Amino acid sequence: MLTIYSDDHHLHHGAAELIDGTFKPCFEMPSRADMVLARAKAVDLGPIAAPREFGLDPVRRVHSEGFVRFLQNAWSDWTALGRSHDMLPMTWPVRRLRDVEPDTIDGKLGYYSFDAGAPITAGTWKAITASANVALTGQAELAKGARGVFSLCRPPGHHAAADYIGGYCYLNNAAIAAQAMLDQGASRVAILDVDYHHGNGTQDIFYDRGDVLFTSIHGDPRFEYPYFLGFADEKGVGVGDGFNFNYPLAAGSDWSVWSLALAAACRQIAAYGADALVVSLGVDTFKEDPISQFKLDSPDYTRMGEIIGRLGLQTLFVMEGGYAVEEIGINAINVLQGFDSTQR
Ligand code: Q9C
Ligand code: ZN
Repeated sequence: MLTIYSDDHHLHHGAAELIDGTFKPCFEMPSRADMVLARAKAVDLGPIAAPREFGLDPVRRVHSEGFVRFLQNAWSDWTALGRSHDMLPMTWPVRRLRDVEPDTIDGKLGYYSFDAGAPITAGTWKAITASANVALTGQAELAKGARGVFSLCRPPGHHAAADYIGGYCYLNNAAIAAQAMLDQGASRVAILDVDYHHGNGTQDIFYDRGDVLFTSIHGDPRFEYPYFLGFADEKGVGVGDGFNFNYPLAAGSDWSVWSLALAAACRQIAAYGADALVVSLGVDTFKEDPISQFKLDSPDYTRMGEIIGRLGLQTLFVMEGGYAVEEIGINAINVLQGFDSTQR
């Protein structure tokens, strides 16, 4: 399988995230992508290519104009105040507060985010646009006829919605790629989100649409981040009604439980009649993940890839979470090798 990868992800390296009421070194760190790349090379997964530049038009197909402007200008607005440390928000427009974009960067930072888990640094803009280009280059290769492509995105994207960052995510790489497929002629695209956390941003972007089926298997939001989306009764609205499926699972879920949800999700994807599939590939479902509570083991990821491969769809894998850095490469690449083993 072809892998798309850019070294520009190194430009994004947050110092700390606010977690459990305290600042801890960011779990989302550059070595994550380095480990995945090293494993792809070690097992000779296939060629590795740099992304092409697609500009901001495909990004604006998914994200709002004001949000993209905010991200593009954020660091210079911040340093203009004499600050050189990472940006983190601390005030959010929750229930009954006004929906008005503030003039100042501190206000904008809260307006365009939903948590304090996604620091903006000097290199964040360059890294997130490179990450989107990695997804779009993978999509372009798929359009040329590849059966499967791996977009080794970092930073991840599935918690980012049209107009907010959060959960280590800034631009929604999977959503941008899915929209590009539609813009280039696909009628129906399915997104399967296997990251441990609910893909709230992706769900939100496509919630009122019938041309994208979104399905996600994740820690039940009654106990797990992002807490405020990802329940089983979220089915879509308007023409999108019936095109959203959530599988919230209990803490401690292992392959025997998780694979039942995957089988159900795959039945829905098959019934949908998608032209292509985007997989939001998080491997934070791993039993040793430091921030997660599922119990998948490394061989389970091979099985996951085989089951996805048996759908017989052109598939773009977009890297999302996974914080057990030692094993992230093994687990992510196992999925892709399992997928490739179903190719005839
Ligand atoms: N105590 C991704 O996997 N913090 N983002 C959770 C739980 C945020 C994860 C804290 C986790 C975000 C892409
Ligand atoms: Zn995650």
